[in-house]
Amino acid sequence: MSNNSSSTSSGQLQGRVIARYGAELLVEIPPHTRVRCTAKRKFDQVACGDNVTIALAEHGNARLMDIAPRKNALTRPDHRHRLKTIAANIDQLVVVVSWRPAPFWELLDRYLVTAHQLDASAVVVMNKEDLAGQYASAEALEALKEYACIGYPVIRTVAMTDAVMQEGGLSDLQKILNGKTNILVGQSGVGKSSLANALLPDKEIMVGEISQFGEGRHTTTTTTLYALPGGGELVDSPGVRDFVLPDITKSQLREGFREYAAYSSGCKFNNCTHAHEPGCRVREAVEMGELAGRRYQRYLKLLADIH
Ligand SMILES: Nc1nc2c(ncn2[C@@H]2O[C@H](COP(=O)(O)OP(=O)(O)OP(=O)(O)O)[C@@H](O)[C@H]2O)c(=O)[nH]1
Ligand SMILES: [Mg+2]
Ligand SMILES: [Zn+2]
Repeated sequence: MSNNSSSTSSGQLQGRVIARYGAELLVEIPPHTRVRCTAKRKFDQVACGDNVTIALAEHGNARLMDIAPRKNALTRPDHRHRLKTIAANIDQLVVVVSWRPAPFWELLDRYLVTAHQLDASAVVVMNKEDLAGQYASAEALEALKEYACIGYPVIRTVAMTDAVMQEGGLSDLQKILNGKTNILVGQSGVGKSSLANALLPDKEIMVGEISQFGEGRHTTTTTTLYALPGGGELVDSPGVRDFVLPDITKSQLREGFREYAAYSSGCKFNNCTHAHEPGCRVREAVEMGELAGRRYQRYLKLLADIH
C-alpha cells in the first residue's frame, strides 16, 4: 500500500468514509482497501461520504486525522434534537416513495427543498409500482404527475428481483444515478434497500418485512456508501418517520419550491412570500390551476412553521 497514490509523505492515507458505527468508521482507501478507523470526539460529525486522512497503527484501528472540506452535508436531528450529519458530499437525493406505505408528499416536498439547499439534484422514485393497481388513487397519481410537471425526474420502479416489470424503471434509475454520489432517502419500508440491492448486483443488503399496516420497521440502521457498477456511488440510509427541515429562511423555502421562480417576478412585492400578499402572481397561478394546489397548501404549511 506504500506506493499507493493515496498515501501521503507522512505515512498517512487518504480515503472515503463508507460507513460509520458510533466512533468507528469504515474507510475505503482506493482502489479496494478497507480500513477500520477510530474517530476522536472532535470529529463527532464525520459521516458517510466524507473524504478523510487517516493514520495506520501498528496494532488495532487506524486513526482519523482530518476531514476534507465538504461540498455539502445532509443532516437530521437526533432524538435529542441535535443535528446529526447523515452523509456528506452528496450530488443527488433520490427520494423514494411507494404505494404502500402510502406516499407522504409533505416529506417528499421537504426533501426537495433540502436538495435545493444542498445544491444537489433530486430524483423522485415511486417504488412498488406492482402495487399501483391496488393502492394508487387517482389523487395520488395526479400528485405524482405534478412533480414531473415541475421538472423533477419521476421514475417508477419495482425493486423485487423476480418482478417482470422491473426492467424499464430500474434501468432509467441506473442511468440517472451514473457517475454521481447519490443518497436514497425516504420513509421506512418504501424499499430503499431493495432498490440498492437491485442496483448493486453483488450486494445482499438487509431488507425488511413490511408490517400488516404497511408501515416499515426501520430495517436499515447504518448509512452505507456502495460503489455503483457503472461509476458513482449509492448511499443507503435508514428510513425516517418524519424529516424536519433544518433551519431555513422563508426565502430558502421559496427557492426550494422551484416552480414558483418563473412566477414570482410577477408578484407586486419582490419579497412576496406568496401567502397573503396582494398582487401575488404565484397565488393567482394556483387559483388558475397553472400551479398545483395541494403542493401550494403544503408550501403554506411549511411557511407557517418558519418564524
Ligand atoms: N411489492 C413490492 N414490495 C417491495 C418492493 N420493493 C421493496 N418491497 C418490500 O418492501 C419492504 C421494505 O423494503 P426495504 O427495502 O427494507 O425498505 P427500506 O426503505 O430500506 O426500509 P428502512 O431500511 O426501514 O428505511 C420489504 O418487505 C420489501 O420486500 C416492490 O417494488 N414491490
Ligand atoms: Mg433499508
Ligand atoms: Zn407572490
